[in-house]
Amino acid sequence: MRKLFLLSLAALALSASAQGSYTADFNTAVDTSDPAFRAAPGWRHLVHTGAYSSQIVTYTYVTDNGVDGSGCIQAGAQSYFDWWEDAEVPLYDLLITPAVGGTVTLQVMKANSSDNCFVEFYKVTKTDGNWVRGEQITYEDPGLLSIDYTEVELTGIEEGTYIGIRANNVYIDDFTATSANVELERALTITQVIPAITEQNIDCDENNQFEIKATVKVKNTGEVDLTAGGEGYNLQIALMGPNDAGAYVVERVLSTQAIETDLAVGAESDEIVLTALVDESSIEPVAGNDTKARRYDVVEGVTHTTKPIHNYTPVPYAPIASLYDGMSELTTGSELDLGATGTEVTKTVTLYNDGAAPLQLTALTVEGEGFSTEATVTTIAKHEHMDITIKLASSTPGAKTGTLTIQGEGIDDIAVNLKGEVVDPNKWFVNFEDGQMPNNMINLGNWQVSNKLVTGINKYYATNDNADPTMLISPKMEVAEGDNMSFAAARNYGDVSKLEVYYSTDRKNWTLVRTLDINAENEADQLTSDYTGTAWGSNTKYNFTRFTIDNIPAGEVYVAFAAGNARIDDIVGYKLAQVEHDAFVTSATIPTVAMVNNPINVVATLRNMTENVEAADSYTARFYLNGEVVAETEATELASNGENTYQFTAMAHQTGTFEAYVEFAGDNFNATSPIYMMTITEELATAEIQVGDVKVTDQRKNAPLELYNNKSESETIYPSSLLNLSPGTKITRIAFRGKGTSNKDITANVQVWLENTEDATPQNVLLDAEKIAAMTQVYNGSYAFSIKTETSEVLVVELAEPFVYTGQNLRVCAHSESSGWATTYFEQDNTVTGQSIYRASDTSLPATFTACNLPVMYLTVSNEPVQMSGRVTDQQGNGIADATITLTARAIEPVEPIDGAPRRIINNNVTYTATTDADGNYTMQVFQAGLQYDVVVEAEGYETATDVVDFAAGNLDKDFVLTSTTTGINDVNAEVLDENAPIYDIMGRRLTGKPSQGIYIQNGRKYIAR
Ligand SMILES: [Ca+2]
Ligand SMILES: [Ca+2]
Repeated sequence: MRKLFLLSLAALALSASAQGSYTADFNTAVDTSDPAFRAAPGWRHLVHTGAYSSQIVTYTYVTDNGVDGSGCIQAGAQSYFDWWEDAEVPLYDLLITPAVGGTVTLQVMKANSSDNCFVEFYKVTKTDGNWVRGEQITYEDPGLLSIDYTEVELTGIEEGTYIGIRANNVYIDDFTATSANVELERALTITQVIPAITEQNIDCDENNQFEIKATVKVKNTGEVDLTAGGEGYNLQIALMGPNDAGAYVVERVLSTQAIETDLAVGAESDEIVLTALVDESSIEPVAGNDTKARRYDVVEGVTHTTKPIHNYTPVPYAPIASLYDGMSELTTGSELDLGATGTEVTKTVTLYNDGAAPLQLTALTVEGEGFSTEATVTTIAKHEHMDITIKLASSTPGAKTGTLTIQGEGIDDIAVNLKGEVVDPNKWFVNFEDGQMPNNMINLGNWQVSNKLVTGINKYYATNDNADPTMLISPKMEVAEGDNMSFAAARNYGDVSKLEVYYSTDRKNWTLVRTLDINAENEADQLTSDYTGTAWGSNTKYNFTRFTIDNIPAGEVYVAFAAGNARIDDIVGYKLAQVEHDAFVTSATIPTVAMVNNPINVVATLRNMTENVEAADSYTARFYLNGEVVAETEATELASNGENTYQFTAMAHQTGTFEAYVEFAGDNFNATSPIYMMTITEELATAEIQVGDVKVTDQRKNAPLELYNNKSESETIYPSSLLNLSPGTKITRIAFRGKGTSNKDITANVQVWLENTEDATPQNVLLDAEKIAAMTQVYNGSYAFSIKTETSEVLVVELAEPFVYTGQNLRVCAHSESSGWATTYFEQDNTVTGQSIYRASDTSLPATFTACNLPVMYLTVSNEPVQMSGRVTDQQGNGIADATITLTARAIEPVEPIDGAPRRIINNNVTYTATTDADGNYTMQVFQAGLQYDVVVEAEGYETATDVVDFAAGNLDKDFVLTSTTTGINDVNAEVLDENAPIYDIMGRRLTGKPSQGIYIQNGRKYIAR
């Protein structure tokens, strides 16, 4: 590329004269940091390096160490050390002189006092633009000194010989030759290009031309001053294109501008503004590209180097129209769905002019029944846009279609199909456009109204993003014969997405009428996977599709949408039934297991589905167990569309499994929870005991589980001496406490076994399937561990059936498998040794177990109840058979009367009963020994006796003497002996007051209230 300028020595009086007097004195400083530096004007350089750029000969320009203290060049070593080869490798880096002839001299001085200082000379030729070292030129060694310059002389050099100087650890100065032909290079470098337009698109003017403009600086990087008018002293703007090798080269010069100012060697110009006016039509796309995006460069005319300006795409002088609904382009034939409306609906689309010329619209029309627009024809300036709002009026119900047509000068017509539905005002219609869940719909969990995935229909929709389907229940509908309902549904991102449609007459028993699924076999039942815009995980805007339900029988029904990870919108159909009062139990927490004489806590929420307030006490709030009301709570005012929470406390006195539910009943509505099955177990007096002392809290390799590993097992024998439990004690709960190095949750499959055993130490029973099978498995399933940095219960097993301890030693085995892990330090007792073994691994469990500390165990156990016993006799001391002794605790307050009078008496106190044997003896187990009890003793033919007892002294012996009566009912309406004495019902249950009617007992007498 470089153009060498052959200097005419006659014409240009440079420093060297032609014959016998060329001298390079190196008195002008040169920058030796460039390995290819030139020692003097007209000189060249054959650079020789090793494998690395650092393996070069280093040169230094020295200002004062030349001949007579002048400037000179200092050369370093012509070799480098190769560590791989463990050898010094020579270099042949040559400073090349101009073409010379005759006698040549060079002043040389050693740079150090070693023997390794020399200078060599080679003939150099230029082949294919590259310098090539030829034969060495020998000379008579004058003997180099390190204290002064010695002249080295070459004689008989053929005219026109380029000499390469290989200088090694020497200073050189004052090169002379009899004749020389000095070639000085002209060079220009573009140092700055600032494009006027940095956008890709560049607009054309009315003549369809576009202007490229750049502000440029250049620098004279040659050996000759450059002057205005000199050959090639100009700058060009060029269209660039790839050559066959893919490199960008000048394809066409678009403009040429001479450089007006002179530039001395090394000087940089001021800013020069370049322009080129280009016909858009003259630009062709690069092959394989359908746009006219092309690269444009600045080219300097001296050495023809280039520098990019920018890539530009000319925008023709014409209107370019495009219509968008949000991010979606609407082209001719596209459908624009305005959705369903009960009132008036509008939709705004945007018409863009992306051309460089104004867009003059000639027609903008909306056709079709109900559709209209107020937008009119106008001119849209280049790169501007206009909004077009389309309205669908609510005049006549039904499906509507129409057309939006846009015409303009120089553009193709755009005709978009309009679609919408005007809803019959008599029909139920929900579009969620207020962003709220309608008050008359029941959300059974996880549904929400959102506008995150705004799609073609309208802004808000209802979605359940959870994969588990939950119901969204409609208000009561009137379905006429042949009636149908339609709605829009869309999938969400994920592997599971479905929507089920049900109907029910009571919101309890539901009938499935349609299932929509992304994987439905029938295409008509598929939630489409088509989407608008770009697929973007959970932000993917899957399209809505309209579905119709036509198989719900005529009548008054509720409709439920059970969506799992799906959306619905624009529900239209049927007719809202007129409902004055309606309430729904939206949640109920009812335990499935409870214990005799222990509180049963129930919570339920009731929602008022109408705007009518339900007054306090206008309804009842009751908890039913086995068909009986066992708890009642205050019926508070239920606000318009409000939701109240009710708490019930009941107590059961009979074991078994019973139906349990909550009912809210009034004249206006009746709402019940689902029916749960509740198992009432026998009473157990409980105690918590700790087995082992907490001695170690920072060791990992331990029982019961080593959760640091994916798999672990352990076996521990707790000796009876450590347990201190009576035989027959029932274990109801086992817990192990511990902590971790960080809060971490992991889930594992866990198994836990218990066994009464005579074994004193672990016996590797986990290696013996038969022995494990003989143990009682108390846990087998997934376990969610939540390890905390503070000590807490890590592993807890609630025993569905109590484990009965026999008084022997207790074997506890545990096993865990998980894909997760968590550092876990279980509480350990290292003072009890030889009682525990474990094994753990992330892969296969080791074949053998390792001894470890005893894990501290916390047991919840039942204690022996206290006993009350004695004899019931007549006044003659004869035992009375079949007498009943009833204890009723005074600890738990009875239900408070509402409005001064209890509407229902509910026995929610702890009670124990016993019956005497043939000899009048009785015995009774009392688990809750800390309470005080009213005692009622009844026997047929005897007056009822009462007393108050407690068990502060433990077991109680208590005899009763009853007085004989002649009739079962005594002194009806007689004067009450003690008006404040406790009142009981005929079953011996304590009442809060006299019942309004029926039999009651006070002061040992029966009364009838009427
Ligand atoms: Ca000099
Ligand atoms: Ca909507």
